Amino acid sequence: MLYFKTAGESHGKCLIAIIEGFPAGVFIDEEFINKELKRRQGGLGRGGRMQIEEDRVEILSGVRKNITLGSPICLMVKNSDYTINELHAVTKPRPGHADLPGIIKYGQEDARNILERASARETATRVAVGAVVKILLSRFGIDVFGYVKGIGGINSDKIIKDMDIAKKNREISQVYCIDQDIERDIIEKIKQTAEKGDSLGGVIEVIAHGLPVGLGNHTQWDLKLDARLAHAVMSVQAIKGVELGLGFLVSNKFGSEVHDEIFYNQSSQDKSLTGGFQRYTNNAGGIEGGISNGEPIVVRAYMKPIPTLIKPLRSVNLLTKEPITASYERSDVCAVPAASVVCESMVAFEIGRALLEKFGGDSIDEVKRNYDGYISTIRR
Ligand code: EPS
Repeated sequence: MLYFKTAGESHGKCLIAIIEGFPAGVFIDEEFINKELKRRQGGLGRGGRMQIEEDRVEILSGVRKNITLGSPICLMVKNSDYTINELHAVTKPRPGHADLPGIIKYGQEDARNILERASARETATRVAVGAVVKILLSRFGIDVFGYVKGIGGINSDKIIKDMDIAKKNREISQVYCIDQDIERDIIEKIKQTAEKGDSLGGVIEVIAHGLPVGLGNHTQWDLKLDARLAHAVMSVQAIKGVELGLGFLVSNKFGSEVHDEIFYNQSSQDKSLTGGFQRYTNNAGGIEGGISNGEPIVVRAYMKPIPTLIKPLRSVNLLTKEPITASYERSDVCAVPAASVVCESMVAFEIGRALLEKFGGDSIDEVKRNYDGYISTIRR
């Protein structure tokens, strides 16, 4: 089974990810991984740390002459700001961060022993993993695209009609959004928030095209693709809500307004990933009964504002128990653009996992054979 673990602290020597279960024979373009890492570092609202770091991947194992071996792939991203042993103790826990529950749980007096690992710096390795999995997905015509739908309550209701235009718009946007009508307001809001010493959250949407019908499983709670995507995305630091398709709005509507009616188009049968069945709406977000239905997967993630504030909230000194204000560590004002890259990576990973579960093999050729056999069967 495809799986990954990460290791590393924010100001430790480096960050590591180990991917297991990745098939042999896939060409890995290191520069593509580095481009994704760079994208995660960007976006308006980032703090001083991103001027110090220049994230680049080093592939330590599992790849020979750019081709995967089927053995564990170890990815490393070095920290330029390797200062963990010199950094001061943190005794003023920040509301909303892992500081307080972490020190109580682990029996610590210094919240740095918790925050170093809780930090969203860890997501650099998740993006490197996501990039490797995206390379695999591209061999099956699957494309995963994440963008910022809104920041600080300024939200876009733009519906994507042309993916190429959406991609171009995201590329030129300072905040990774696709809607130029709201971009200026968002930029202004981030600048004002920085001046006020506050922070901002937002909404991210990830869309995956090209999945065949049949990934994920209705037979067991932990095999359902929607549940797995929710887990993967909710695990990203600061994400507090995840929805698919029409999402939370389904609870306000009649069944007849929610469910996507089924049609059949024989002429598309030999090209389709659904055996010729068609929908004209996608309120389900591409998943029914925990199984992909061949429509695009649409996941939205809701991110809270970062808990580290220049004008800190009230807290309690861990040692004296006296009221104080929380500590301020150099931080970001808004990391929603960066988080959109992380959510995109996590969605890609989970889809890759479901793909290999269904068509698994030790080599890419074997996976491809299984995939092709299945597609030709559903088309028949
Ligand atoms: C983070 C605090 C900041 C962010 C960091 C996440 O780091 P520092 O304390 O070094 O200024 O910049 O994010 C990253 C380093 C990154 O690579 O995304 C936190 O407390 O979660």
